[in-house]
Amino acid sequence: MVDLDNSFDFSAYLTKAREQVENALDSALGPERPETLREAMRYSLLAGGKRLRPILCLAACELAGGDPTQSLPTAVALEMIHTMSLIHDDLPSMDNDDLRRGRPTNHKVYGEAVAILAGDALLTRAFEMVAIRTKGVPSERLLKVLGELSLVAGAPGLVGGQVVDLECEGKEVDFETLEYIHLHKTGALLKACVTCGALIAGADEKLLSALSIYARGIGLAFQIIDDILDVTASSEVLGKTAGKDLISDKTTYPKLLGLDESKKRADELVLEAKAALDPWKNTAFPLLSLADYITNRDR
Ligand code: GRG
Repeated sequence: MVDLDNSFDFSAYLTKAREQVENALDSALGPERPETLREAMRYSLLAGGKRLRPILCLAACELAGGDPTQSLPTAVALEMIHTMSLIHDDLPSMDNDDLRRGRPTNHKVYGEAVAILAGDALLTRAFEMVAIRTKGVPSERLLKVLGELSLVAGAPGLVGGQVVDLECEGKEVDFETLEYIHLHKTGALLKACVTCGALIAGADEKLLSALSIYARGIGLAFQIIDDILDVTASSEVLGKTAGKDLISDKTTYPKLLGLDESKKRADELVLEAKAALDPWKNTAFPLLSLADYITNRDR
């Protein structure tokens, strides 16, 4: 539980939450058959990663007064959707990348067909985590969570954002389109994380709408920092190919605004995100600190 005084230790919180998530991810994949599929699913799901999305889910559940362990299967589901989107994003027909989470990409190891199918299996397992593997949560709450997951994984979310992104490669892109891509490719899943965590706890409309504003701010900020790191950090630190946006001729915030202005914009967005949680400022330490982490991270 979160310590309610001012001595909140974010680093300890992050370490503990990551450990909880890693254990849950490890036990979420059963004895899949055939073995190749099991290996390919585990290869990408257990490859590290910051685990920001599941931790956002746990933190939102706790903020809404719930027991975070009840949201753990949903947190795992969200990481599964994220991981499947990374596997598909790296495919030759999409971003065509060789490196992810510090390792060769899934299709480089298992081939394109198995990589696509491992992604598909992770996506469907995500729904199973919520519908079948969640215990002690009223079914009407789970139904709302399933609704959120189906929206975020489909055309209104990740898929729609990805298609617009692919269509825009090599073209001049205005701010409105860039924001559309970011909000759908990146922001939508971050929003689903806090919404689903809060729904598990039975959050009211006031908190859900504040979390939605919070998520919009951190979602855009997260992607701006991602674009900045693509220019400033090395592949070794990032665990993925640096300089990729330039190679793919993508429009990014740094391209439109420059690095300094982009960082300023990300900082402003994080401030806006945190302001939305002002009424909960005495209990929202994890979400407030996670917002800061998004702009201060180095990978
Ligand atoms: C979900 C059905 C379905 C399809 C996916 C391929 C695709 C459609 C969408 C692409 C989504 C995508 C890869 C967006 C990029 C988001 C992003 C900035 C990822 C990096 O997130 P980090 O830094 O990565 O949190 P780690 O490895 O730390 O988890």
